[in-house]
Amino acid sequence: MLPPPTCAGARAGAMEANPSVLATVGVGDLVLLDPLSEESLLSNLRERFLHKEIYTYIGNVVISVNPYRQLPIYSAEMVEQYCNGNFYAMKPHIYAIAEDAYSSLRDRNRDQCILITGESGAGKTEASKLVMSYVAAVCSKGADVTKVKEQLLQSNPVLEAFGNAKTIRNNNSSRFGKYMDVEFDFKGEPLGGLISNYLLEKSRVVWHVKNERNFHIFYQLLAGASDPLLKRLKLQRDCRHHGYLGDENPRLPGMDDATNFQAVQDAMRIIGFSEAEVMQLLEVTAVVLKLGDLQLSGQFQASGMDACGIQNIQGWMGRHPRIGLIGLQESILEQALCSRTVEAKQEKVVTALSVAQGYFGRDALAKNIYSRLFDWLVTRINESIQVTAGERRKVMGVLDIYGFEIFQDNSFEQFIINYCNEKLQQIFILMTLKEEQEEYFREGIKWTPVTFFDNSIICDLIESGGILVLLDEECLRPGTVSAATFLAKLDQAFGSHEHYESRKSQSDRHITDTSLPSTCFRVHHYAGKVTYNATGFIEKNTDRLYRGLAQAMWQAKHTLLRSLFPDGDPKKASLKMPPTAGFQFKASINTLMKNLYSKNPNYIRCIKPNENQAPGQFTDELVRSQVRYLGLLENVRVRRAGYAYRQPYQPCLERYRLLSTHTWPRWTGTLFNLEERRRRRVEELATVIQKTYRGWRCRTQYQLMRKSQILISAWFRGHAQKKRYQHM
Ligand code: AOV
Ligand code: MG
Repeated sequence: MLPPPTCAGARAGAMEANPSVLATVGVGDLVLLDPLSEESLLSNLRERFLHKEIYTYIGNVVISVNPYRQLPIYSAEMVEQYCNGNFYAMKPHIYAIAEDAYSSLRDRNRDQCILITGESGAGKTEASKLVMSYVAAVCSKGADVTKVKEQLLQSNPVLEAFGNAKTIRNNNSSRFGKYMDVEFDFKGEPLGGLISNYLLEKSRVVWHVKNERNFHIFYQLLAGASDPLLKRLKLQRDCRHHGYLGDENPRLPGMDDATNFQAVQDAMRIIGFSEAEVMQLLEVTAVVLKLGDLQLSGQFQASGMDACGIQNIQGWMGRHPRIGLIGLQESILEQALCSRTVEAKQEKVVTALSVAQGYFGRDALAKNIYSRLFDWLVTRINESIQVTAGERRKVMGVLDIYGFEIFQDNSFEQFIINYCNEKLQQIFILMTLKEEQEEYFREGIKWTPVTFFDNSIICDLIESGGILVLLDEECLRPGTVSAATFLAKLDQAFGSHEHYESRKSQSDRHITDTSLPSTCFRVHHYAGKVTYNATGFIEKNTDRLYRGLAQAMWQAKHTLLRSLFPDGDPKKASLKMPPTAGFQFKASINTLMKNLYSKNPNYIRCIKPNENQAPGQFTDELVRSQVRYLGLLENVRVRRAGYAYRQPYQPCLERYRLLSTHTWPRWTGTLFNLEERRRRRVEELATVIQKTYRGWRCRTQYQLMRKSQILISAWFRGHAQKKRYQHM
């Protein structure tokens, strides 16, 4: 690590801080906060927020407090300013971190990732869009590049339509995790990208709590489609006529479903979807809605059993059974929904299903079609934006996941979402609090340790030999399994774990707590305690679709629908159990973590100021709890005591050697433009030095640069004799 040079008074406090930073309300960088305490940190954020200053730094971490109103700070002029400016000479802004990441990628050839965290509704998705639009705006404007940029940006409205929904916490809540790698060439121009998606909350397709909504696309389609299109799709415009929607008043303030439907269709065309593909996509979406309208009823059987039949199958998909909406004979669907065929000893045994089993199968089918359609959508977008050329590329990854959430009723989906957030918090802790302190210790730098809460213990409770593993065991175990057997298993394994609670573990600890129902268990997450209802965990984790239903879909003449069910091909029938939802999620999250670790991280930590999605409201207790669990105070302490700018020797010296008279004779670059190169390097270095020595009193940029130049020369003189880089 390249230590900063000694410089008396360089680490001065707030009083001596750079005036341009202090010109903002409160302090723009919490490292300068004096005195530092939870209270002062909170009141600094509050004061800034109330003055519409929503961004604040901790070194190069950006804290963003959701303003819940449009602020005039994202204009083209602003982009211009941050593109040419100095990180610390301007007000804190998300554009500054985007600029920092982009210029490091372009000039220093370091792959970057932007990690955006915060609870549901804190502003992560908006932040990710701002970063993407900034990068798109500052890179070149050639025709080829413009097309790539447009395609990358337009993937957002499409994925949001199919993957976002209104929840109680956020009107536009992401119900899937998204990681997007944007790839650049050596000049820093975008070549394309690759999107990875993580577990969609598909249960929403068939059920949502009151005052929430199903996925946006359904409402957009009903509100925005022309009459002929609706007729073709066999849909009714009124949501109340569709069983999976049923909303009395689905409108959302500030969101026009009809306009958004047009925007989604336009976006698909820009990405490169053909008209036929768009139509097929809408047809499959309509099929999902129509499944919700199927009414099952009990039919008396000669055997005395209550078997189910579809009440309103006639004309369900169009009058012509073979050329209807999906080209599937209604009788095939009815048979698949109402009976199950088991093959035993080369004999086929057909069993009639009960009404409840029929509805279960219907809903499982709707969820499966929708989630497979979503995966297809991501794959299709990737086909358009993926880079095929083989040159060495630089990558900027932007991660926008579903935020930590606690509802009245929390199920498998919340468990997965919160586990994902736990892993991201772990990355933050490792990279900013743990590894940094260990590095100082390793290099023998005098250091007073800063204590912090390490959430590895909670991650372990969930993943390695933890709850997800026991859940898989229970799903694969022969015999009768239920929520009760799963809970008993958890109790046995984690009854005494400090982050786990259940009725049983409470009674073992002689605690009486009636707020925890007997069917639930509670996990003490880094961001709060969440009570999960164990009912449904096994079914959702196993995520099984009766083979007969997959086979029925495979028989449809509809090309897209059929392609979503390759497992319905009887020739490919396999007795092997597919991996569980939890297993797949864990594997994909671990791959993601490895990917993130290999890149230079840039953090945006989003804070939700109130529970009402209202502008100008700052609820102290709500923000305080986020400040606490995000570990912001500890982050400031480490940043304040540590080195704000840390670089390995070699790349740093290589980059700035042309400024030093000492190493100058070894320079082999062309003399052309040398002065210009030097000037740019000095400017860049000034920013670096400023990050390190926040207390420097320089009235002008020129003074700062002069000082920086003197300092770098001292560096080179002082270190030139060291063996460590004599090979240079
Ligand atoms: P999230 O992504 O963090 O929640 P969003 O990014 O969707 O949260 O933000 C929620 C809402 O807050 C947005 O729809 C905007 O109305 C508003 N908002 C957020 N950031 C800004 C901003 N910079 N300027 C103006 N309004 C903003 V979630 O996906 O639920 O975890 O699940
Ligand atoms: Mg979101």
